[in-house]
Amino acid sequence: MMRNGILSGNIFKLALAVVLAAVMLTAVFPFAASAAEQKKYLTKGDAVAFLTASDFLKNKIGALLSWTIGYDISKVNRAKVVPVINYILAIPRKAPPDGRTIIELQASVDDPGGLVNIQGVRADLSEIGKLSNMMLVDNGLWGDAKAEDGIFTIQTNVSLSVSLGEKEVAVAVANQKGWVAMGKTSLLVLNPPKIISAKVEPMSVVADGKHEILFKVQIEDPEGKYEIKRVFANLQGLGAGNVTLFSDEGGNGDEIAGDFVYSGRVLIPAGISPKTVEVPVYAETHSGAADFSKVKIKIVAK
Ligand SMILES: [Ca+2]
Ligand SMILES: [Ca+2]
Repeated sequence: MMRNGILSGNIFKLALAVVLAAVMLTAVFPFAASAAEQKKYLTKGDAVAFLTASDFLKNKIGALLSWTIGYDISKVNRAKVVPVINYILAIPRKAPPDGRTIIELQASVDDPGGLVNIQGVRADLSEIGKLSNMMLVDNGLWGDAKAEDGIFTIQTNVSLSVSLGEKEVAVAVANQKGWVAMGKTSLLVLNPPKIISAKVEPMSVVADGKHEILFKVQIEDPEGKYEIKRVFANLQGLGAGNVTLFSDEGGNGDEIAGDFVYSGRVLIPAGISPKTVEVPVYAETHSGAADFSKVKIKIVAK
């Protein structure tokens, strides 16, 4: 998908990419040449220092153009020495600024000299409130699915202090000879959907195995951009399952389909002694953001 995005980019983007390639070569080549003159490969520390010291990533590129999604400078540059970024993904692409919803950043990279020639892959996560020089790993640990497959991974989240809107994440890959390729992806920081009301009718019920209660959970999706995955209650306190799904499809107690009021009927089992039970209710999106509320249900004697 990312490649298609690159190929189908308009001419303006291509022109910008060529300008960027020229800047890139100017900035990177002298470094590579001097490394070659010294007839030694960079140590990992050298490459990291270079990436860190280089204002190129943040200032020049950042000021030159606002990147659109994930094109890849190494595709424009035909040299056989520069590492390749196949794609960069942020999963999910939409996340709340909550400091906990996990975002997995993946960069698929390669190098003309093989993967062993890759020195390191780094990401600038400053736009989501993290460090500007975070290392991605290809060791099969810390969220990386498979070791040494060229897909480098880092797990992160969006800090609480980050403003809403589109955020860019730049990724740089350096190889042993000091060549650097850069690309970027973006992600959208959104407020998560909220449970604005959670009700149950009736609020008190006889536990005789015959009476039902009807849950009505109203969701507000502030940006209208999240997809609700499921709305459910944990009914263990009522002797039922921990994931009882509610529906917004109309019917079976849900009055109107698609109105963001999720409903569900639940039969109260016989034999629960009179008490007030607090039932937790959850709304969850496909991107992992969630909200939580509670409903009180009073179990009464006959
Ligand atoms: Ca991997
Ligand atoms: Ca509904």
